[in-house]
Amino acid sequence: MTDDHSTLGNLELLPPGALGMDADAILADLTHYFCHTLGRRTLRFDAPFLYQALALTVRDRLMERWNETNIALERNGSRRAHYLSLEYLMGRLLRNALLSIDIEDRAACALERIGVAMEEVQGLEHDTGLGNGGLGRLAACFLDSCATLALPVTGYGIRYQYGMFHQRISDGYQVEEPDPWLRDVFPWEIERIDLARTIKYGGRTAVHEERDGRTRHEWVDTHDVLAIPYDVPIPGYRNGVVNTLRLWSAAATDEFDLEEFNAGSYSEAVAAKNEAENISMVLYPNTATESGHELRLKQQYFLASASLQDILADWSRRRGGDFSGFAADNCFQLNDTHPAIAVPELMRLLMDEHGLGWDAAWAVTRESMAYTNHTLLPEALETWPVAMFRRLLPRVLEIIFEINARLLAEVSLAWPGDNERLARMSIIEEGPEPLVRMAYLAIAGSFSVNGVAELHSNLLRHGLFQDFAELWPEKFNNKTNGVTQRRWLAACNPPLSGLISERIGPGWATELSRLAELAEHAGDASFQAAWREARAANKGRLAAGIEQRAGVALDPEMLFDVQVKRIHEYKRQLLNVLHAIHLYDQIRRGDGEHRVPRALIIGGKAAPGYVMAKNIIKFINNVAGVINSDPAMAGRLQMVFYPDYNVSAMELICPAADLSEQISTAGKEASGTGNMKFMMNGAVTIGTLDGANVEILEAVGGENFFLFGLNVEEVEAARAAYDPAAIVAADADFERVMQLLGSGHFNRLEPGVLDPIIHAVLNPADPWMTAADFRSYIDAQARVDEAFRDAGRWTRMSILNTAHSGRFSSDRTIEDYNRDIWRLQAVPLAGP
Ligand code: 26Q
Repeated sequence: MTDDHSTLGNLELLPPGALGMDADAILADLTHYFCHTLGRRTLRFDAPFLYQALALTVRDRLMERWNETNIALERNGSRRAHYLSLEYLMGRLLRNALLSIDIEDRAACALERIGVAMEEVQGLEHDTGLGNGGLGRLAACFLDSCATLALPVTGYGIRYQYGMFHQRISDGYQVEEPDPWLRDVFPWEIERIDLARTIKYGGRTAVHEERDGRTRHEWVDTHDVLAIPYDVPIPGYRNGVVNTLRLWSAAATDEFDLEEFNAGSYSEAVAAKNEAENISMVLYPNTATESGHELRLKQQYFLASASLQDILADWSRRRGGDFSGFAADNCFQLNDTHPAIAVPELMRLLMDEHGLGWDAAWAVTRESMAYTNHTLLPEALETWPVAMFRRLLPRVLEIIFEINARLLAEVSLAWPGDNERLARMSIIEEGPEPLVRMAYLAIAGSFSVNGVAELHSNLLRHGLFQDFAELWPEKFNNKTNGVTQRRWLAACNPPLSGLISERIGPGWATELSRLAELAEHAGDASFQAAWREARAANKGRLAAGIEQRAGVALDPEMLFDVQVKRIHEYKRQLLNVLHAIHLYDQIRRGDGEHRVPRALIIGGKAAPGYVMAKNIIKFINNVAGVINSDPAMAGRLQMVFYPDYNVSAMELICPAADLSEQISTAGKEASGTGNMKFMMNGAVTIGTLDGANVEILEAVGGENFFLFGLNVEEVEAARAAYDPAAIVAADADFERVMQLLGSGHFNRLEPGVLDPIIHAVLNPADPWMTAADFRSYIDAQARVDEAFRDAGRWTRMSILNTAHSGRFSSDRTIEDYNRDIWRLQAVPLAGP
């Protein structure tokens, strides 16, 4: 047992379980870090350091398990998966870590002894916001589930200096502010300078004839950048496993270019250093249309190349130069096309650095890569100018051309003479500015292509990727998204999770389908009362948070109607506001007696370059302003825009929502994951047949879901004859809403600012068909009122939503990935 890994040498220095897990030991370490490491004395002035001290105390305890996991992996040497993603929206890490090693109570006890509340300390942690929205948060949920299922999966990403921007609201408009999240020290990461890699850019390619007649390609005269990894521990839930998230940071290969420095070009030498560091400087916002930012392509290549080099080096160290078994033991999961450049990069490394021929390299690549698509919007499919590729990554472009030539040969063989199909399927989109289609590159280079909800995967097969699904039907599959119940129920909703565990035991934390046992209690009056009490506490907490952040005091008795997500036209925040105006108008006219008092909460960030999304934020704020200052609305209707929405905000919001707004145009939202978080916490959904809503409806039943709107087929059928003006004219409620809007009622001193909104609703070419679903939506909202007025009925619906949310655990999603794509064995730990 001990001799067979003597090469591990020093690892033995850290015996497992050496650190105490009781309050005394925690307090001793906390004090040590606070005073000796951080050099602080008094609690009163140095509170922020208390968070750091506790984080270091917890990290030490993770470190033991981290080492154990790595030793087990090293010993076992079995198949692993590598998750490649440009985004990880981790949020705060402390609470999750405490929960995972089950010391939250004891740590709280330690803090109590020095007169400090745990909640206060946790509140000092800044969100790690290395992602835009759903895709980045999904990656974070996946890492949690992989560690909890003890699967050997490593996350690879970029350590951006600036994460997702902060949003400030000024005069109702979004103002972006930078997020220098590393400024106040990130205590969780471990720098691994020993594992740094060199990444090449620019230069040219050269071909050599070897003595054995083979040609060898070289990429020379490059500008090199250093990639330095920082490892973040990813603890599994009470299972002793700690996996790794490896984030790459860019640095100059030399602090200075000595030649330039000696030649007297001090500034140029420093500038070169900056240019290198720029690569990991900032997370790109998801500006759908704006493409061609060279720095973004550099980032993508940086991640792909550094991660692949890391993995290949580890393989060579363990297995030598024989790569024939590599695909049997390694799998890469590409989180959208953002890291798809890994396909030609793996080819390059295997051929140019490790000496494989094309066929052998292609076999390895195609048997180890898997691609997940996250969008149905054709305009959001990523392309890059061929010219930019040639300038930045000339050798990689050569390989892409060769992959394409072979793809097109295969297509010709399958459909002789079908030239249109050839042009449609080419990885290179021809035109005045030829483009590389990253999705096609990813499909060609992978053995698996999946969508993120049943509907989405079917639409990929029969729409966006139809040609490829005809060529390679066996590649296409579905993996419905999920979210981790450890963060999204256990940690964020103590009142409800306490109640649930009291009733059915704590097993749901690792087996969410157990929640189904709640269904039999859905009609139980005393359980219902306790359920309402828990939810009321959450609503009070959210109301307090909103008053502090937005200065609006919500009445917790009201129906909390919530839509939080990125601002995008397809998500139709507009439809939500049209309903708000309808309610306002109804109440003003004295026709709102029958309405249930409602608080509308909307939050989300707009991409900085997305003008219409920013107009929508202004619109929301203006309407909210008018509603909240009208005395006639008091006790009946309130509306607020929640500023700077992020992961921590959702942890406060989702336990308090009564109604979850999932109202995208059918066929546009790939899955949605906020919908799942709300459902899990007992909110009822009002939604269209889009993304995972379809599966939520199926799970919870039509009586417990407010369905409205056109379905995918109806949307497409209605498009040709779409006449929003006629729809408005035929609907008295809609007419009054548009009348109010047109009269300038919501922009009294700002003439014209809402014109883009009015035009969008009335545009016959409106891609999102907002007017088409107005009536159906308004009617569904009236049914919501009716249900909410009957507290017993509503509470039953709420309980049943939680009870039937089991399928939407990311544990289930990861089990699906593992069964069909990764095929990994759980890490065999030596034992507790
Ligand atoms: C692309 C090019 C350049 C710069 C940025 C981007 C970029 C970045 C992020 C494009 C898209 C994204 C993010 C997409 C995203 O979050 N998609 C969501 O993914 C979720 C997880 O699968 C789904 O639930 C949502 O339906 C989907 O919208």
